[in-house]
Amino acid sequence: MTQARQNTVSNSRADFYERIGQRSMTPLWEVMRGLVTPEPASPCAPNLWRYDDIRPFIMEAGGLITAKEAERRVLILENPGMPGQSRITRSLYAGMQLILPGEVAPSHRHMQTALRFVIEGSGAYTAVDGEKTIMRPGDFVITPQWCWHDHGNDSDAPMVWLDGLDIPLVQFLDASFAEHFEADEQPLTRPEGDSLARFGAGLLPVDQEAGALSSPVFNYPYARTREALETMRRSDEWDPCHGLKMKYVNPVTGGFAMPTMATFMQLMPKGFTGAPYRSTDGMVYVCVEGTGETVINGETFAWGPRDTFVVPSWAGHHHRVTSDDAVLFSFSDRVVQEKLGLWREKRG
Ligand code: 1HN
Repeated sequence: MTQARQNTVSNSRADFYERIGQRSMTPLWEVMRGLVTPEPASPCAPNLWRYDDIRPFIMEAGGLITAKEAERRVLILENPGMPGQSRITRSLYAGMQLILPGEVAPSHRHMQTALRFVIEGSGAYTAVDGEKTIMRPGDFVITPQWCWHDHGNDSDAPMVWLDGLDIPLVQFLDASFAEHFEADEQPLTRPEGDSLARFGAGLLPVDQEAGALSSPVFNYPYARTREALETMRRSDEWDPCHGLKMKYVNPVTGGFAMPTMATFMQLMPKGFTGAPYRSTDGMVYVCVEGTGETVINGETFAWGPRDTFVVPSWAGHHHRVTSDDAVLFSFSDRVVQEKLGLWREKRG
């Protein structure tokens, strides 16, 4: 094509785009490559939040606003690749929540499912659907969708936990509902520990049917998880990429513990260097024990206890342990992707 001919073509196309734009249409051929990419192309950036760096700000927030006034006093961990979007990966939200001794975060419920992963402090509680559970470091606690939940701290120290919610997913589907309970705290109708005894002891009520989408076990205590990992390590072969990695499950269905967020705990031994790995679910990790580093797309992120880091979808990465055993908690949208036939992984 001559230069003159090319100019005529692009002028008439531009004119065409302008005219169809007025009718709320746009040509696929100009955008198709960005819509249907040969591989995941996420705006999510790898990042690490060192707890020692962010803790002073979390505590400072404690002097600026009460849990009651804030409703939830949380500093959002916002992905630097998606500023202003209140998300840590494209589909998931994460934040650090502070509750001070004597405070109550008032009861409400919403369509979003939440997980809590306890970072600091011991002895604060969350009440979910009429049952209270005391939370300790490393505990993984679930708030299923549309369940009343409030938090309180009867201990004498601040408590901080990581919140993970499916907020961006629910937002994408325009399916958010929320309401406040008439009082700050919901009435308790079941004794503490009831759910774990009833559903988390290798037993189920004889007529139990799959009902709710989230696990009826709403606190998976770290002490039990850690002990299980320690026992398994004696016989298990280490997975070349993950070490010894377990998923949290709903004992009624055998599936992941929540419908929208998959959760995991993994043990990697002293001296472990993982093989390269990638998967389509962006992963949020919290270090529970030990130190190590994760190389993500060639960039090294060194972590220790209470640090949080994010690995984007399809980013090549591997872990390396630099201490004795290391233990990592993680969560992602893998459960959603599996249901939709989208999840893929690649080793090496
Ligand atoms: C929420 O209900 C909690 O219950 C934490 O602790 C964080 C972020 C957005 C919307 C609701 C909680 C939240 C949230």
